[in-house]
Amino acid sequence: MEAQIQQLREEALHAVESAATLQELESVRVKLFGKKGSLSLLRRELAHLPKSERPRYGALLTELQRSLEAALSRRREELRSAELQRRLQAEAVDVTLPGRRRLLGRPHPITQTLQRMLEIFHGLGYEVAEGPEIETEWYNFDALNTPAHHPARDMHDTFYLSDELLLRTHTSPVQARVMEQRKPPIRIVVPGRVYRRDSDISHSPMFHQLEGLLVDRSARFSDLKGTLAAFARQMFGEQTRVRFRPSFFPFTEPSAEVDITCVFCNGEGCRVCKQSGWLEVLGCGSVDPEVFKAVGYDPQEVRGFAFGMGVDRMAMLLFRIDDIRLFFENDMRFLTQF
Ligand code: 2NL
Repeated sequence: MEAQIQQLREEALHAVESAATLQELESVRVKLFGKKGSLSLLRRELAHLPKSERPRYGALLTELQRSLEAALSRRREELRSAELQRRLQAEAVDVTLPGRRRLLGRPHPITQTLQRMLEIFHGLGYEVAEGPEIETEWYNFDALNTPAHHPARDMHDTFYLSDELLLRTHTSPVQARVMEQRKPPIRIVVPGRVYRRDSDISHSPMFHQLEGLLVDRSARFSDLKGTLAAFARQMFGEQTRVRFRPSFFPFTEPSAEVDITCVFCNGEGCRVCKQSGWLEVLGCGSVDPEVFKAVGYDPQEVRGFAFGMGVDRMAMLLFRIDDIRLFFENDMRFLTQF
Protein backbone atom coordinates (compact mmCIF):
# COMPACT_ATOMS: atom_id res chain seq x y z
CA MET A 1 0.00 0.00 0.00
CA GLU A 2 2.76 2.40 0.89
CA ALA A 3 4.44 1.73 -2.46
CA GLN A 4 1.17 2.35 -4.29
CA ILE A 5 0.71 5.66 -2.52
CA GLN A 6 4.25 6.68 -3.31
CA GLN A 7 3.80 5.74 -6.97
CA LEU A 8 0.56 7.65 -7.29
CA ARG A 9 2.19 10.72 -5.67
CA GLU A 10 5.00 10.67 -8.25
CA GLU A 11 2.74 10.09 -11.23
CA ALA A 12 0.21 12.67 -10.10
CA LEU A 13 2.82 15.36 -9.44
CA HIS A 14 4.31 14.68 -12.85
CA ALA A 15 0.89 14.94 -14.53
CA VAL A 16 0.15 18.23 -12.74
CA GLU A 17 3.49 19.74 -13.72
CA SER A 18 3.17 18.72 -17.34
CA ALA A 19 -0.36 20.04 -17.85
CA ALA A 20 0.17 22.79 -20.44
CA THR A 21 -3.24 24.43 -20.30
CA LEU A 22 -5.99 25.04 -17.75
CA GLN A 23 -8.20 22.47 -19.53
CA GLU A 24 -5.47 19.82 -19.33
CA LEU A 25 -5.01 20.60 -15.66
CA GLU A 26 -8.75 20.23 -15.06
CA SER A 27 -8.79 16.76 -16.61
CA VAL A 28 -5.82 15.76 -14.46
CA ARG A 29 -7.82 16.94 -11.41
CA VAL A 30 -10.81 14.82 -12.44
CA LYS A 31 -8.64 11.75 -12.95
CA LEU A 32 -7.26 12.14 -9.42
CA PHE A 33 -10.22 13.33 -7.40
CA GLY A 34 -13.24 12.32 -9.44
CA LYS A 35 -15.66 9.60 -8.30
CA LYS A 36 -13.61 6.99 -10.13
CA GLY A 37 -10.38 8.89 -9.65
CA SER A 38 -7.14 7.29 -8.51
CA LEU A 39 -7.46 8.59 -4.96
CA SER A 40 -10.97 7.27 -4.50
CA LEU A 41 -9.86 3.87 -5.75
CA LEU A 42 -7.00 3.78 -3.27
CA ARG A 43 -9.28 4.83 -0.44
CA ARG A 44 -11.50 1.87 -1.23
CA GLU A 45 -8.46 -0.38 -0.81
CA LEU A 46 -8.37 0.64 2.88
CA ALA A 47 -11.32 -1.66 3.53
CA HIS A 48 -9.19 -4.70 2.65
CA LEU A 49 -6.51 -3.82 5.18
CA PRO A 50 -6.35 -5.11 8.77
CA LYS A 51 -8.17 -2.67 11.07
CA SER A 52 -5.01 -1.74 12.94
CA GLU A 53 -3.28 -0.47 9.79
CA ARG A 54 -6.16 1.62 8.45
CA PRO A 55 -5.52 4.83 10.47
CA ARG A 56 -1.91 5.03 9.33
CA TYR A 57 -2.75 4.60 5.62
CA GLY A 58 -5.82 6.74 5.94
CA ALA A 59 -3.64 9.53 7.27
CA LEU A 60 -1.12 8.97 4.45
CA LEU A 61 -3.89 9.19 1.85
CA THR A 62 -5.26 12.38 3.39
CA GLU A 63 -1.80 13.88 3.38
CA LEU A 64 -1.40 12.83 -0.28
CA GLN A 65 -4.72 14.42 -1.14
CA ARG A 66 -3.68 17.73 0.51
CA SER A 67 -0.34 17.90 -1.22
CA LEU A 68 -1.86 17.09 -4.60
CA GLU A 69 -4.49 19.77 -4.09
CA ALA A 70 -1.72 22.23 -3.25
CA ALA A 71 0.22 21.21 -6.35
CA LEU A 72 -2.89 21.63 -8.49
CA SER A 73 -3.63 25.13 -7.27
CA ARG A 74 -0.01 26.22 -7.62
CA ARG A 75 0.04 24.93 -11.19
CA ARG A 76 -3.35 26.59 -11.86
CA GLU A 77 -1.93 29.95 -10.75
CA GLU A 78 1.16 29.43 -12.90
CA LEU A 79 -0.95 28.70 -15.98
CA ARG A 80 -3.29 31.62 -15.28
CA SER A 81 -0.51 34.13 -15.00
CA ALA A 82 1.24 32.71 -18.10
CA GLU A 83 -2.06 33.12 -20.00
CA LEU A 84 -2.39 36.70 -18.72
CA GLN A 85 1.17 37.50 -19.83
CA ARG A 86 0.44 36.08 -23.25
CA ARG A 87 -2.72 38.20 -23.65
CA LEU A 88 -1.03 41.35 -22.40
CA GLN A 89 1.66 40.88 -25.03
CA ALA A 90 -0.72 40.03 -27.83
CA GLU A 91 -3.05 42.94 -27.09
CA ALA A 92 -0.36 45.48 -26.29
CA VAL A 93 -0.96 48.95 -27.80
CA ASP A 94 2.01 50.91 -29.04
CA VAL A 95 1.14 54.38 -27.78
CA THR A 96 4.17 55.81 -29.59
CA LEU A 97 2.69 55.07 -33.06
CA PRO A 98 1.54 58.21 -34.91
CA GLY A 99 -2.25 58.72 -34.63
CA ARG A 100 -4.70 58.53 -37.52
CA ARG A 101 -5.50 61.96 -38.87
CA ARG A 102 -9.11 62.98 -38.38
CA LEU A 103 -10.87 64.45 -41.43
CA LEU A 104 -12.18 67.86 -40.46
CA GLY A 105 -15.18 69.19 -42.33
CA ARG A 106 -15.26 72.68 -43.78
CA PRO A 107 -17.70 74.90 -45.64
CA HIS A 108 -18.19 74.08 -49.33
CA PRO A 109 -16.24 76.47 -51.61
CA ILE A 110 -19.54 77.98 -52.77
CA THR A 111 -20.54 78.58 -49.14
CA GLN A 112 -17.14 80.14 -48.45
CA THR A 113 -17.58 82.43 -51.43
CA LEU A 114 -21.12 83.40 -50.44
CA GLN A 115 -20.03 84.11 -46.85
CA ARG A 116 -17.38 86.47 -48.15
CA MET A 117 -19.86 88.24 -50.45
CA LEU A 118 -22.37 88.62 -47.59
CA GLU A 119 -19.67 90.04 -45.32
CA ILE A 120 -18.86 92.70 -47.89
CA PHE A 121 -22.51 93.71 -48.31
CA HIS A 122 -22.99 93.64 -44.55
CA GLY A 123 -20.23 96.24 -44.38
CA LEU A 124 -22.18 98.32 -46.90
CA GLY A 125 -25.30 98.22 -44.72
CA TYR A 126 -27.28 95.42 -46.39
CA GLU A 127 -29.46 92.89 -44.52
CA VAL A 128 -29.98 89.31 -45.68
CA ALA A 129 -33.45 88.22 -46.84
CA GLU A 130 -34.54 84.76 -47.96
CA GLY A 131 -37.65 83.20 -49.51
CA PRO A 132 -39.17 80.06 -51.07
CA GLU A 133 -37.55 78.06 -53.89
CA ILE A 134 -40.98 77.04 -55.21
CA GLU A 135 -42.61 80.18 -56.56
CA THR A 136 -45.71 81.35 -58.33
CA GLU A 137 -45.60 82.74 -61.86
CA TRP A 138 -46.69 86.05 -60.36
CA TYR A 139 -43.66 86.59 -58.12
CA ASN A 140 -41.13 84.95 -60.42
CA PHE A 141 -42.29 86.70 -63.64
CA ASP A 142 -45.36 88.99 -63.69
CA ALA A 143 -44.37 91.18 -60.73
CA LEU A 144 -40.96 91.57 -62.37
CA ASN A 145 -42.33 93.05 -65.58
CA THR A 146 -41.94 89.74 -67.42
CA PRO A 147 -45.46 89.11 -68.78
CA ALA A 148 -46.91 85.93 -70.30
CA HIS A 149 -45.37 85.03 -73.69
CA HIS A 150 -42.12 86.73 -72.70
CA PRO A 151 -39.29 84.52 -74.03
CA ALA A 152 -37.86 84.12 -70.48
CA ARG A 153 -41.00 82.17 -69.53
CA ASP A 154 -40.35 79.51 -72.17
CA MET A 155 -40.70 75.91 -70.98
CA HIS A 156 -37.17 75.38 -72.28
CA ASP A 157 -35.70 77.57 -69.56
CA THR A 158 -37.99 77.06 -66.57
CA PHE A 159 -38.83 73.99 -64.48
CA TYR A 160 -42.63 74.17 -64.13
CA LEU A 161 -44.21 72.12 -61.32
CA SER A 162 -47.79 72.89 -62.41
CA ASP A 163 -49.64 75.58 -64.41
CA GLU A 164 -49.01 78.06 -61.60
CA LEU A 165 -45.96 76.82 -59.70
CA LEU A 166 -42.33 76.65 -60.75
CA LEU A 167 -38.79 76.45 -59.38
CA ARG A 168 -37.64 80.06 -59.13
CA THR A 169 -35.29 81.03 -61.96
CA HIS A 170 -33.74 83.88 -59.94
CA THR A 171 -33.99 85.22 -56.37
CA SER A 172 -35.78 88.43 -57.48
CA PRO A 173 -39.21 87.12 -56.34
CA VAL A 174 -37.89 87.38 -52.77
CA GLN A 175 -37.19 91.09 -53.29
CA ALA A 176 -40.71 91.54 -54.67
CA ARG A 177 -42.13 89.82 -51.56
CA VAL A 178 -40.03 92.00 -49.23
CA MET A 179 -41.12 95.22 -50.99
CA GLU A 180 -44.75 94.13 -50.70
CA GLN A 181 -44.34 93.65 -46.95
CA ARG A 182 -42.17 96.61 -46.00
CA LYS A 183 -41.93 100.32 -46.73
CA PRO A 184 -38.72 101.94 -48.05
CA PRO A 185 -35.94 102.46 -47.19
CA ILE A 186 -34.94 98.90 -48.08
CA ARG A 187 -31.42 97.62 -48.37
CA ILE A 188 -31.25 93.82 -48.76
CA VAL A 189 -29.18 91.08 -50.34
CA VAL A 190 -30.89 87.80 -51.21
CA PRO A 191 -28.82 84.62 -51.51
CA GLY A 192 -30.26 81.29 -52.61
CA ARG A 193 -30.58 78.36 -54.97
CA VAL A 194 -32.15 79.00 -58.36
CA TYR A 195 -33.08 76.60 -61.16
CA ARG A 196 -32.84 76.66 -64.95
CA ARG A 197 -33.07 73.94 -67.57
CA ASP A 198 -29.45 74.23 -68.59
CA SER A 199 -26.39 72.03 -68.12
CA ASP A 200 -22.87 72.24 -69.51
CA ILE A 201 -19.35 73.21 -68.44
CA SER A 202 -20.50 76.65 -67.29
CA HIS A 203 -24.21 75.96 -66.49
CA SER A 204 -25.73 73.77 -63.79
CA PRO A 205 -29.53 73.15 -63.58
CA MET A 206 -29.29 74.36 -59.96
CA PHE A 207 -26.99 77.22 -59.13
CA HIS A 208 -26.68 80.00 -56.57
CA GLN A 209 -27.47 83.66 -56.93
CA LEU A 210 -26.97 86.70 -54.85
CA GLU A 211 -29.20 89.62 -55.71
CA GLY A 212 -29.28 93.00 -54.07
CA LEU A 213 -31.95 95.67 -53.84
CA LEU A 214 -31.86 99.20 -52.51
CA VAL A 215 -34.98 101.37 -52.44
CA ASP A 216 -35.29 104.88 -51.00
CA ARG A 217 -36.36 108.33 -52.18
CA SER A 218 -33.15 109.27 -53.95
CA ALA A 219 -31.14 106.20 -55.12
CA ARG A 220 -29.19 107.10 -58.29
CA PHE A 221 -27.37 105.07 -60.90
CA SER A 222 -24.12 106.61 -59.64
CA ASP A 223 -24.84 105.08 -56.18
CA LEU A 224 -25.22 101.73 -57.89
CA LYS A 225 -21.88 102.17 -59.68
CA GLY A 226 -20.06 103.12 -56.47
CA THR A 227 -21.62 100.22 -54.56
CA LEU A 228 -20.65 97.60 -57.13
CA ALA A 229 -17.13 99.03 -57.60
CA ALA A 230 -16.61 98.85 -53.82
CA PHE A 231 -17.89 95.28 -53.82
CA ALA A 232 -15.64 94.20 -56.73
CA ARG A 233 -12.51 95.68 -55.11
CA GLN A 234 -13.14 93.99 -51.77
CA MET A 235 -13.97 90.72 -53.49
CA PHE A 236 -11.12 90.53 -56.01
CA GLY A 237 -8.53 93.01 -54.71
CA GLU A 238 -8.00 96.78 -54.69
CA GLN A 239 -6.36 96.74 -58.14
CA THR A 240 -9.64 95.52 -59.69
CA ARG A 241 -11.26 97.91 -62.19
CA VAL A 242 -14.93 97.80 -63.22
CA ARG A 243 -16.77 98.87 -66.35
CA PHE A 244 -20.50 99.15 -67.02
CA ARG A 245 -21.91 98.20 -70.45
CA PRO A 246 -25.50 99.04 -71.43
CA SER A 247 -27.73 95.97 -71.35
CA PHE A 248 -31.34 94.92 -70.91
CA PHE A 249 -33.36 93.23 -68.14
CA PRO A 250 -37.17 93.33 -67.96
CA PHE A 251 -37.07 94.52 -64.33
CA THR A 252 -34.52 97.35 -64.60
CA GLU A 253 -34.30 100.48 -66.75
CA PRO A 254 -31.67 101.50 -67.56
CA SER A 255 -29.76 98.22 -67.22
CA ALA A 256 -26.09 97.37 -67.35
CA GLU A 257 -23.73 94.45 -67.33
CA VAL A 258 -20.64 94.82 -65.19
CA ASP A 259 -17.17 93.60 -66.13
CA ILE A 260 -14.11 93.42 -63.89
CA THR A 261 -10.48 93.28 -65.01
CA CYS A 262 -9.68 89.63 -65.67
CA VAL A 263 -8.56 87.90 -62.44
CA PHE A 264 -6.44 85.45 -64.40
CA CYS A 265 -4.28 87.93 -66.34
CA ASN A 266 -4.92 91.20 -64.46
CA GLY A 267 -6.36 92.71 -67.62
CA GLU A 268 -3.43 91.76 -69.89
CA GLY A 269 -5.55 89.46 -72.06
CA CYS A 270 -5.61 85.65 -71.82
CA ARG A 271 -7.52 82.53 -72.90
CA VAL A 272 -10.17 82.91 -70.16
CA CYS A 273 -11.10 86.53 -71.01
CA LYS A 274 -10.67 85.81 -74.73
CA GLN A 275 -7.85 88.37 -74.90
CA SER A 276 -10.23 91.19 -73.87
CA GLY A 277 -8.79 91.71 -70.37
CA TRP A 278 -12.38 91.82 -68.98
CA LEU A 279 -14.74 89.31 -67.36
CA GLU A 280 -18.50 89.79 -67.07
CA VAL A 281 -19.54 89.19 -63.44
CA LEU A 282 -22.96 90.73 -62.82
CA GLY A 283 -26.05 92.48 -64.11
CA CYS A 284 -27.74 95.52 -62.61
CA GLY A 285 -29.89 98.57 -63.18
CA SER A 286 -32.39 101.07 -61.82
CA VAL A 287 -35.60 99.34 -60.72
CA ASP A 288 -38.22 99.60 -63.47
CA PRO A 289 -41.32 101.67 -62.45
CA GLU A 290 -43.50 98.71 -63.52
CA VAL A 291 -41.93 96.59 -60.75
CA PHE A 292 -42.68 99.28 -58.15
CA LYS A 293 -46.31 99.39 -59.34
CA ALA A 294 -46.64 95.61 -59.08
CA VAL A 295 -45.58 95.60 -55.39
CA GLY A 296 -47.77 98.61 -54.49
CA TYR A 297 -45.15 101.39 -54.43
CA ASP A 298 -45.70 104.76 -56.11
CA PRO A 299 -42.96 105.11 -58.78
CA GLN A 300 -43.13 108.90 -58.35
CA GLU A 301 -42.19 108.57 -54.69
CA VAL A 302 -39.38 105.98 -54.68
CA ARG A 303 -36.25 105.08 -56.59
CA GLY A 304 -34.12 102.00 -56.40
CA PHE A 305 -31.39 99.95 -57.90
CA ALA A 306 -30.88 96.22 -58.07
CA PHE A 307 -28.17 93.81 -59.08
CA GLY A 308 -27.74 90.07 -59.47
CA MET A 309 -24.78 87.74 -59.76
CA GLY A 310 -23.95 84.05 -59.80
CA VAL A 311 -22.28 82.85 -56.59
CA ASP A 312 -20.92 79.75 -58.34
CA ARG A 313 -19.37 81.91 -61.03
CA MET A 314 -17.77 84.12 -58.35
CA ALA A 315 -16.39 80.97 -56.69
CA MET A 316 -14.95 79.83 -60.04
CA LEU A 317 -13.16 83.16 -60.47
CA LEU A 318 -12.02 83.30 -56.85
CA PHE A 319 -10.62 79.75 -56.81
CA ARG A 320 -9.75 79.58 -60.53
CA ILE A 321 -12.02 76.62 -61.33
CA ASP A 322 -12.87 76.11 -65.00
CA ASP A 323 -15.77 73.61 -64.75
CA ILE A 324 -18.85 74.47 -62.64
CA ARG A 325 -19.85 70.80 -62.36
CA LEU A 326 -16.88 70.12 -60.03
CA PHE A 327 -18.77 72.00 -57.31
CA PHE A 328 -21.64 69.51 -57.35
CA GLU A 329 -19.84 66.15 -57.64
CA ASN A 330 -18.77 66.13 -53.97
CA ASP A 331 -15.44 64.50 -54.80
CA MET A 332 -13.38 64.78 -51.59
CA ARG A 333 -10.16 65.20 -53.61
CA PHE A 334 -11.68 68.41 -54.98
CA LEU A 335 -13.45 69.67 -51.86
CA THR A 336 -10.51 69.25 -49.47
CA GLN A 337 -8.47 71.73 -51.52
CA PHE A 338 -10.41 74.75 -50.23
C1 2NL B 1 -27.88 88.78 -63.53
C2 2NL B 1 -28.73 89.95 -63.48
C3 2NL B 1 -30.24 91.17 -62.13
C4 2NL B 1 -31.96 92.21 -60.90
C5 2NL B 1 -31.18 91.13 -61.17
C6 2NL B 1 -33.99 92.89 -59.70
C7 2NL B 1 -34.89 92.51 -58.74
C8 2NL B 1 -36.00 93.34 -58.53
C9 2NL B 1 -36.14 94.47 -59.24
C10 2NL B 1 -35.20 94.77 -60.17
CL1 2NL B 1 -37.15 92.89 -57.39
N1 2NL B 1 -34.14 94.00 -60.39
N2 2NL B 1 -32.92 92.09 -59.92
C11 2NL B 1 -31.74 93.37 -61.62
C12 2NL B 1 -30.78 93.41 -62.60
C13 2NL B 1 -30.02 92.30 -62.87
O1 2NL B 1 -29.51 90.01 -62.34
O2 2NL B 1 -27.06 88.68 -64.41
N3 2NL B 1 -28.00 87.87 -62.58
C14 2NL B 1 -27.20 86.72 -62.52
